[in-house]
Amino acid sequence: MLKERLEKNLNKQINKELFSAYLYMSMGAYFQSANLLGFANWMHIQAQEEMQHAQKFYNYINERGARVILEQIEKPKTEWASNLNAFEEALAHEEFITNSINELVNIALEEKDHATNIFLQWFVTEQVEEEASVTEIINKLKLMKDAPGGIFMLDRELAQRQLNIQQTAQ
Ligand code: OFO
Repeated sequence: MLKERLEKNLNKQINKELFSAYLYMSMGAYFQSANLLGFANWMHIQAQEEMQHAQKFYNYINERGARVILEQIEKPKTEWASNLNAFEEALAHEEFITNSINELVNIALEEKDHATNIFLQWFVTEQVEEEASVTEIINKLKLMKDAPGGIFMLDRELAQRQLNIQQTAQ
C-alpha cells in the first residue's frame, strides 16, 4: 500500500504529465499554423509521449492499491514570440518536470518506499533525454538564426520523429 503522502504527490505528477501533453499539443498547433509541419510533428509526438508518462503513473498508483484522482488541467499558452522561444519554454518546462521527479524520489526515500524509488528511476533517466533532445534543437535554432534554408532543413529533420511506444504496464 502506498503512503498517503506518496499517493498525493504521484497523483499530482499525473496532472503535470497531462499538462505537458497539453502544452506540447498547443505548441504543435502553433507550428502547424506557421506551416512548419515538421516542427508540429515533433511536438505532437512529444505530446503522445507525455500521455504515456501519465499512463505509467496512473498504472503504478493502481497497482499499489491506491486511488487515482484526476484534477483540472491548466490552459496552456497558445502563442510564442518565435520558434526559438517555444523550444526555450519547452526546455524550461522540462527542467520543472525534472525537479518534480527528483522531489518525488526524495519523498520515496524519506518514506523508505523502495518500490516507488525504483519505479521513478525510469523517469530520472527519461528526463535527461528529454532535456538533451530539446537543448539540441535550441542549439540548432540559435546557430541558424532564422535563416529560411536552415529552418526548412530542420523542419524536414523534425518531420522524421516517430512515436516510441513505451511499456506503460508495470
Ligand atoms: Fe514527461 O517528460 Fe516531459 O514533461
